[in-house]
Amino acid sequence: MERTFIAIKPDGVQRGLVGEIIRRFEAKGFLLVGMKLTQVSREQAEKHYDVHRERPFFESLVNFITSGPVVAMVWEGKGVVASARKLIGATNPLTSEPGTIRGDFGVDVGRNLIHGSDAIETAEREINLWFSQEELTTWESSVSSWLYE
Ligand code: DAT
Ligand code: MG
Repeated sequence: MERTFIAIKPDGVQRGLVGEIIRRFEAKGFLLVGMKLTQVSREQAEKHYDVHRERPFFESLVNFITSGPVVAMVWEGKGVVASARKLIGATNPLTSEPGTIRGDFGVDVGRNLIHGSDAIETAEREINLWFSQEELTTWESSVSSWLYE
């Protein structure tokens, strides 16, 4: 089954949106298979945002993600990588659709609350960067037959 990496950034934690964000993923029908509250090191942040290394906002991105605790999660389900990106909304919260996490709760692109992997291969890389095998669980929800045909 497909898995994706989701992180509630320091602004989401500070603003008390951890429960609300997790609720949306649960309500959609995705399965939480890994979760931790973690203070990200500079080294890990730079690895995570490696594709943006040459962008002008790289430094502030790394400063921001390391500025406070982050809730790192792995969610599982059919098509979860693309679907999570839809639940999250467009990168800039000002243009994210209402009903999405960023569209409902954010204003500034540098405070957009949440990260989600952008492709299946990215998800594999990010899950391995943030979690060890022992930190991930394999389980089946007792309502899975009411979610999947
Ligand atoms: P996303 O988080 O939607 O995958 P991304 O991977 O393009 O977006 O960029 C990573 C983060 O960098 C994004 O969540 C916020 C920040 N960012 C992106 N574009 C930016 C810009 N033009 N100015 C400032 N920060 C930006
Ligand atoms: Mg991205």
